[in-house]
Amino acid sequence: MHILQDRGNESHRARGREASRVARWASLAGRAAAAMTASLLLSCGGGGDGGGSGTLPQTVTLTFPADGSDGLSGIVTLGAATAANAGIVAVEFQIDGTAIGAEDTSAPYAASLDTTPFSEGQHVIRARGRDAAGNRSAWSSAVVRLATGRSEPAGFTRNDNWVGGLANAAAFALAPDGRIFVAEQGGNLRVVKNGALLGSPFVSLNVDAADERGLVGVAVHPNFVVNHFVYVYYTRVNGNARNNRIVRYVATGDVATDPGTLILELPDLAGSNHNGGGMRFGPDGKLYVGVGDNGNGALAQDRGHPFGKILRLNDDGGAPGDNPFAATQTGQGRLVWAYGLRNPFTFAFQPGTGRMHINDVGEETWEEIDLGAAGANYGWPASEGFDRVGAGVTAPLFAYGHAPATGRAPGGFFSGEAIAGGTFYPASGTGPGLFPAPWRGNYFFADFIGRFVGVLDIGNGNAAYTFCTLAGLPVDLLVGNDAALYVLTRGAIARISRP
Ligand SMILES: [Ca+2]
Repeated sequence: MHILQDRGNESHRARGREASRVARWASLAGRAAAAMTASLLLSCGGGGDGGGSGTLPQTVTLTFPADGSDGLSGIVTLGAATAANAGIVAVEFQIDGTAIGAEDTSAPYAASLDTTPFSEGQHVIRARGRDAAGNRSAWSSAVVRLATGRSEPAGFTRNDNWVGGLANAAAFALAPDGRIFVAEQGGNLRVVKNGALLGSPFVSLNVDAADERGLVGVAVHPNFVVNHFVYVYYTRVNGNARNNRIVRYVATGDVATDPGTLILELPDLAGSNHNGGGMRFGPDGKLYVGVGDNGNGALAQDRGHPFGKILRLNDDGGAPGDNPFAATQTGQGRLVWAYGLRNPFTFAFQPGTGRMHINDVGEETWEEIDLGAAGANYGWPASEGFDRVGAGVTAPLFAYGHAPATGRAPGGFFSGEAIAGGTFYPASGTGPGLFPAPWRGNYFFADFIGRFVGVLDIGNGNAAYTFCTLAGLPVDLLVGNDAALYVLTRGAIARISRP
């Protein structure tokens, strides 16, 4: 599905279909699909093994709730059974990777879960056993939907309008000094300073903002404190032609006074959709750029063409010699870092590890999160989500379905139509604002149509949990210097914080 103005220059039939989806979603009042079959994606072992040295077979079975249970609320009594002669002497229960009380050391094994602190939406309950030597069994899991009526977890505060007054915002970036640069699609790069939107834009660009075109990307150089470099990605008006380009400006206080330095001039556009625009600096100091297929899926498989790719650039726009196709391609093909993507509108790097997650916006069926890797082919257009993953194609880490009627494993109760926004929450830190487990060290993602933020628990088999729902249409995510989660929507910045 498409983001921003959506559907680009595709057919009116498609536009109508999207409108009906939005209406249908609204009618669901934020509830995930009731009839959706939840997944078995979590029947894997999890992290956190301790005690004995061995991992036992799955000799413990979670007997309540059943996988796919929908609408649990209040106090829920969990149960587990052990296989005969398995030597299990205790069972522990978890929700979203966090222990539910102490382990139960006497059969029948049970635990009491108070669901009321949890957000309405998908959560994962699981159980495993321990033998007398401290060896753990594999986990037995259930993906469930809690009907708690909460739009964020207990102990969190969500301010949907922390900063308002934005016009068609599309992307944002955090400077080390705490300022936030916000790209408005119409061409103004705005500055949020000390929680206030400054009146004067950092720079005002002449852009074509039709459909998904416009000022749709912004990044701050990792050495911004010294060089004050700010990068923007926008659709240039060039007579009758249109193309996306990256230009670098130098911050003088809260504005740019230089004419800008051209970093990259991408080829002319045909359609007005799938423009990409995500930009982030990697831990290697290189600028990574998500470029959409511009509605021409075949280009995503053409390693000599920059569309449908993640590009990797030196900070001056040059091609790093260690790019995967630097020696085998020419021109902008030397910038290609990963391919087979439809519209990688957002992506993120994990602080410390450099792990990269790419959000690829889907067509009709799946929204996917891919693990970034040099030279990887993510399959578009032949493959979408986990469908038709052929030889040489890297399958997603996680994917969730579109309309509830098509939602199916592995996305469970998640349903959306345009993944837009991703950020890793720091694994460690200090201060009262730090999120507790299971949020810490994990990947947050948002859906533009679903208006939710979910979290991918990368230490526990990429299990996905609902974090919160939003009033606005999310397009980007970041974690602030105050450890709060910031969500850019089309008209505002939402702040979700502790307490
Ligand atoms: Ca894919």
